[in-house]
Amino acid sequence: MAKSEIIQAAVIMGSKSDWETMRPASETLRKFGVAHECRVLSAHRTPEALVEFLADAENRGCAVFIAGAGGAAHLAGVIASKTLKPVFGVPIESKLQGLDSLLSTVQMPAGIPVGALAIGPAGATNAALLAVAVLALQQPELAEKLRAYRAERAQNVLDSTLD
Ligand code: RP5
Repeated sequence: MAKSEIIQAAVIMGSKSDWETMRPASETLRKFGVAHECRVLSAHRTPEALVEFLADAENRGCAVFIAGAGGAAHLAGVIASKTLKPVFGVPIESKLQGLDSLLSTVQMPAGIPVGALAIGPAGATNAALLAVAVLALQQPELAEKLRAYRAERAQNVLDSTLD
């Protein structure tokens, strides 16, 4: 069922089994205060519902989509075919260690781009950070939060001590 809240981003995954991998995307968006919705929608199992959600999400302000899928991972590509908004794809670990997912996500023919991230949770986190960077182009407060996030991580490296 379509919800009615305004959102800035959407995190879509092909199966509930993808959620543990994709959760860091949602957690990262939450950390930056980005209103978003997480949905399980499959390019091959629920294509009509997927297309319906994309239109509804855009109507509610969604400016960037994150898609996680495994195996023959065409979800991000199908989403990209239906929207002009940026789409970031996260390959989910699979029976082939995610290599199939990675290639399916990254090897888009020229014309319909998907920004492909690393396999697994690191890719999910970075997809969210890229989504924040896109939104930060129009929202200076988000750019400031990104600067602080990086500064904190840099400080953590500088503060490292070894046994
Ligand atoms: C893909 O198939 C999903 O994205 C998931 O990574 C994979 C396996 O799905 P389940 O069999 O766990 O539902 O569509």
